Amino acid sequence: MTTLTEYLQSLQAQHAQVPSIEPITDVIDTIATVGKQITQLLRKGALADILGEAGAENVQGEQQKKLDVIANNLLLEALTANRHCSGVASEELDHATAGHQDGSLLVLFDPLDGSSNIDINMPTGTIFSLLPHPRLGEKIEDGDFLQKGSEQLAAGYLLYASSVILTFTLAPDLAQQVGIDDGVLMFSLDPDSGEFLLINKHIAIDTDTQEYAINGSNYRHWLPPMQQYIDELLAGKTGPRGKDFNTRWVAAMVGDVHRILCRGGIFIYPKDTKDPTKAGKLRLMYEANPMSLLIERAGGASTNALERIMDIEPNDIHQRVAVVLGSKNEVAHVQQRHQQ
Ligand code: AFP
Repeated sequence: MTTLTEYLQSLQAQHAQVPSIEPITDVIDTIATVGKQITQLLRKGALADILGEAGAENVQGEQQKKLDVIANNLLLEALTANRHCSGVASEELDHATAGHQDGSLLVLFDPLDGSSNIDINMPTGTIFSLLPHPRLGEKIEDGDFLQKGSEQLAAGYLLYASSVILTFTLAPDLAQQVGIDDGVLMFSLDPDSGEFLLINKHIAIDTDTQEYAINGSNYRHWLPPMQQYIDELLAGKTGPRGKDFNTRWVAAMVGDVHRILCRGGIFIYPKDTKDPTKAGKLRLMYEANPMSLLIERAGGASTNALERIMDIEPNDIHQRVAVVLGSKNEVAHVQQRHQQ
């Protein structure tokens, strides 16, 4: 089986003429290495003093878990030491952090997605997004990161579950440029060799599904079109949809997105009226955008219920967005319901 190292090196060797390939593959290799370190810590869990609260809040005003801070620091240290990384932005940091001034890539990440799962031994993940540095040679500023999701060069996640999975994809035009027809690539960490091994390179999401992921406890806070859409799913076979649906909710976006890449489905975190000033709970730049690139490259769709997420012009690194992603015909159902 092909190792991640072999796959990345073959991309570099075969496509040296595409300038961004070497930086992208090198940064993904760095992220994979940190992923192995985070895996070791999660495997220790309660056996080491690394669970529970860190005793501080992050920029989101959320209580940080010790592992949020540890994972963030491991990624920050490794990426700012990578000569291709000119700067990083993280869910856990108020502002961007500079890396190598002559680096060509900006890296954004949620270091440990699913923090509420850490202490109960449930799935968590790391989500990452790679953008081009728009002012090559200049010291990065927060504003450099405010690029649409469609500008991403690559994106992916690490899923820390019964297996540790690394999934990533290149932007469509870049993939075309290097002439690889591989879409979304999935690797599984072999605990014996410590290598990530390629398990899938042609992931295609079913256009239809009978499985939806949403936190139903927020029903009363949703806008009417979302309530009506979910009511139709709940009505099942005898309702307007004419089929029964099933629910899954991992409480870690990485887990729900991985399931959708594996067997289709729809994941929804809608705008709700709990806090009308918030467009949604999830963050555009380092959760919704990278997951949207993966989902679209696998033949799915990703919107905020009305428009394509990767078309949204960002105005803040930490801005939030409503998310409806997965099997494209189901995402279209939600869009039609909201457009009506
Ligand atoms: P945490 O990282 O704070 O646990 O949030 C995870 C997340 O951003 C996303 O990964 C989940 O899908 C979603 O929030 C879970 O939200 P609820 O806890 O409201 O269900």
